[in-house]
Amino acid sequence: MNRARAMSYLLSRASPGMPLGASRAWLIGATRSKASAPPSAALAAEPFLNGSSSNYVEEMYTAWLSDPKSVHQSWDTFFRNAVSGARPGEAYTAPPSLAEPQANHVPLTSLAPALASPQMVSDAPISDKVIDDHLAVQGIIRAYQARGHLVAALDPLGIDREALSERHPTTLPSKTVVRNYFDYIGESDMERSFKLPLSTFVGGSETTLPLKEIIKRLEDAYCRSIGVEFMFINSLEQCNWIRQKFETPGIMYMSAQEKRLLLARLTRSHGFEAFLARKFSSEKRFGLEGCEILIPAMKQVIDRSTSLGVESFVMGMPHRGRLNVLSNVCRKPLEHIFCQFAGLDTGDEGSGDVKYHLGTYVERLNRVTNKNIRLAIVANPSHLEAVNPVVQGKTRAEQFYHGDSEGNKVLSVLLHGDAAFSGQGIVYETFHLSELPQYTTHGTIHVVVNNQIGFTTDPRMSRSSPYCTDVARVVNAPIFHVNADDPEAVMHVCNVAADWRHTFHKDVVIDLVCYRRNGHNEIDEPMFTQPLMYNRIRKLKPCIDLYSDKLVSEGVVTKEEAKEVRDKYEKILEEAFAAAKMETRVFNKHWIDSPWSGFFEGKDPLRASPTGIHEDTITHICRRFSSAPPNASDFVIHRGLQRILNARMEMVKERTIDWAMGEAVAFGSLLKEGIHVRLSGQDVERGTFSHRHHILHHQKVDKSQYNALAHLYPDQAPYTVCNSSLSEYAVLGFELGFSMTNPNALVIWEAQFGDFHNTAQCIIDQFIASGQSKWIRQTGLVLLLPHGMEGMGPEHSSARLERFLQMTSDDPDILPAFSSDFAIRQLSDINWIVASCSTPANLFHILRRQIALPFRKPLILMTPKSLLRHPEAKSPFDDMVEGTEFQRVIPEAGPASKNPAGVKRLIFCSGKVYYDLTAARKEAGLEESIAISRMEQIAPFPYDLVKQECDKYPEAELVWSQEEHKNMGAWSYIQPRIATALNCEKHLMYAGRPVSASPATGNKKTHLRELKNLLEDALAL
Ligand SMILES: Cc1ncc(C[n+]2csc(CCOP(=O)(O)OP(=O)(O)O)c2C)c(N)n1
Ligand SMILES: [Mg+2]
Repeated sequence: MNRARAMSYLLSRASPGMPLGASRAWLIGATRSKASAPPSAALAAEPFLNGSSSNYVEEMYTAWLSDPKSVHQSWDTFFRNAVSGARPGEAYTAPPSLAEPQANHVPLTSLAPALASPQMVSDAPISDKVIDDHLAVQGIIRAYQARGHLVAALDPLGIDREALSERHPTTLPSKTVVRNYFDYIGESDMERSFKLPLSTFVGGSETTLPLKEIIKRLEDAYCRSIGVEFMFINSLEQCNWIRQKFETPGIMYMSAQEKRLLLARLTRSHGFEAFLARKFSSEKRFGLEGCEILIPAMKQVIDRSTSLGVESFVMGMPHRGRLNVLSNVCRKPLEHIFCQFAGLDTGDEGSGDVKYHLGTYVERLNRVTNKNIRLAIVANPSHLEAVNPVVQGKTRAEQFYHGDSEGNKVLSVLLHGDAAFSGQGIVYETFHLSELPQYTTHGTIHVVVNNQIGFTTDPRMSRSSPYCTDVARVVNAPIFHVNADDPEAVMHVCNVAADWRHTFHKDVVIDLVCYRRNGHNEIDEPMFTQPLMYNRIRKLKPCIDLYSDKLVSEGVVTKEEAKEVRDKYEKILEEAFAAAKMETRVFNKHWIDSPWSGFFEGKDPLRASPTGIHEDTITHICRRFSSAPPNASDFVIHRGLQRILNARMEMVKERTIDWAMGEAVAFGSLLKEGIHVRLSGQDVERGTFSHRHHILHHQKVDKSQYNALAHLYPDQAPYTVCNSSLSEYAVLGFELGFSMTNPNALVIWEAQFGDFHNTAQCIIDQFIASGQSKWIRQTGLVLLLPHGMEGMGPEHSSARLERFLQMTSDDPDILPAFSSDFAIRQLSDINWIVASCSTPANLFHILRRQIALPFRKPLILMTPKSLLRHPEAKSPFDDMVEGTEFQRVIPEAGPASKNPAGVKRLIFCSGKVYYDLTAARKEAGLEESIAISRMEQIAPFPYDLVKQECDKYPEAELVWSQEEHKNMGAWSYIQPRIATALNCEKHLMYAGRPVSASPATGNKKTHLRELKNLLEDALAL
């Protein structure tokens, strides 16, 4: 049978005019269809053919004629049957054994029998084989989308390519990707055409493609220099968006001009490090060599985002490449950077920080988009990733104060090292803020400098996840792994990341897979620990050379042009270097990341505004705070809560406040003055101890809420109170960042119990205690730390007051000069304020003082638990009205104070123990002979007032009484300072619990016995 006869056979066997069933049209595609070739109705009678595939059939037939084994077994069977006279629809039979069925193999048609049912088509049934093949193609496409990244050529060193070792040497797909789909549809099907499902964009404008082409395009999209991880994302819309961004043919096109810009940026990135290496060869700088592409990548993210409307970028980053980013991304003057190497004296306040931790803030023109932008790099400590939540808080605040409710104008960018990204828990905690209504920054762009090493540790020893980026999967962030030695691929990924963030306002990760050309720092010898890796690195050309060679070979630039760009930048560096040599001092103020323009200007630096307020204001706030929503009679309030509101209203009538009201009046009065108040922490809306109730919940309507403090005055500032995620580290960091943006805001973080703050210790130690000194950055952040021994066991008792006191920067041995501005001068000089108020009025004043001060200081406030409802822990309105102020020490005001000469003992104490002491004193009938004074502000130490009290009672012996154990609480802070205040002329006795390893006993009885003992000690004359 010659070829013509065979074809005529195929044609003649068909019933004339028989249409192809519309419902199976999706299954069968045309190969190389020619518009001129009319579809054959006859061929359509065959269930797996249509007229337009005749070319393909012809080819198959020709091949079969010359060698039946050269075609797939299914074609062999078909042609044999056809030649021997089978009727249309009968010639084809499913191949007997395309592959040995797997043990768990189920024919795809058995899973979707409707596809194979005769009812689906107007004529002959579709065979299992046809359906299986098409479903297999779909499966292959999906496999690439889901697992293509596993075999992508991501690593410039080629050391993470174990998965590739099993790759077929031909163009066949990797088993890692397609698993057993290629058992169904094999090499011999490569020329067959398939209709492309809607889940892929590889076809571009074509709807069918030969399998070979489909696979080639999938390989190009998913297995070259970019590995896209996204199929875990639950949103179909988002998955399709990503597919389109990587699969569409020609999507990675770059114009010659764009390539030249990329080359120029890469040249600067490379040139900067090379210059520093030459000029400061023995200095640590944590260079970027091996990931120079980071600079063009960041610039691309910024360009693209700027063109999409972003005006401000808040960035956080580790040590690696920081100087390069400061110079080439932020355009920090090179002289300022070079001066940091010179070991010059500082010309202003602060102890400063090493150069690769410093922050900066710049406003500049983006030359690509011609728009003005603001760039801030937040200063950070050595503690990797700790800056993440701080950046988020700062970003959120910028968005908030700019009314940027969707994050279109302010964008956070976080850079990470591979080891830190997977190793540090704060990364996870920060990711979990990303979608919370009061914490979201509407999408962060994360960039990982994945040099496949952490100091001297290999990834296999530093993480258990396959990728260092796996942590991002928890928030459904797409992850774009990219070979950092393919600059154009990196640029594409950056564009997609910026577009993604703009479109979906969700986090996205760019994983720059690179290497580290030097040791951890420039002085380290990497061959000690990674000899093979570094042998390979030494053979690698720098990225700049690879890319300029590429562009030269493409004819985009000439060698001379490339050199010219290098020389030009070299000249700039040399000039700046010469200018830096002329400098004699460095200035910490050049490195402020959050300047508060206008805040300090025109202010007396030692004058605070008054904190007392008009009684009408107190009454108005208290009334609102004690009422259900006005004009909402149908708002159903819980009966228990109604009782609380009623009790509050009763207090208003009596002109008194309790703790919750003291706090509310402080907030409300600040809001009235235009000060934004933000209270954040676990369960803060109600309050851990069910005392606050800032949000009332409608008992019948879900999510219907009322926030009285947000509705006090029509023109008040906004009030934000928000329950946070169960994280201290991230949430405290976030609030710190928030507080850095606007000095005219009271930002408060409350710990559920004070002792939980230690999971955020890094933020406290590295940022709050030392931030002003290191980075001359101020913050008025308030920490509310419930503290006190209530017999609740070792946990929940101690906020570790002693630690905060130990970190205060005032000298215990130096008595500051007493003057009229003594108190404020002390506040100005210290690193933070530590206090423990015993009355609601004092709480009110100290919170308001945070804003009344002409500078900002962190406030560490020990807050009570049982005192919240203590009948005596109430204050009259009189203590808050105009003319009143925060009392650093509340002196004895009872009978003892009336006859000081008769007082035998003066007890100083702080916090709740005061109420225990006064009750015990009363019971013992010692009110005449023992005076008790409360130290409300512990640090800075109120030397002046303490001395005054001591002088008042010349005959009294001195006792410090505390409920904490002796090695805890304020004792070790107080003792030397009282000695200094009194010039060591009087001995201070201790009355409190003995030393202990545990903060408190777990036994209630023991607790009470200890309390009894300490009270007896304190009062034993
Ligand atoms: C929280 C914390 N722990 C330990 C260190 C000490 N340290 C500094 S750099 C480094 C390795 C970081 O590796 P990676 O995150 O991959 O960044 P790379 O240096 O490779 O760019 C370590 C362990 C640190 N800075 N911070
Ligand atoms: Mg690393």
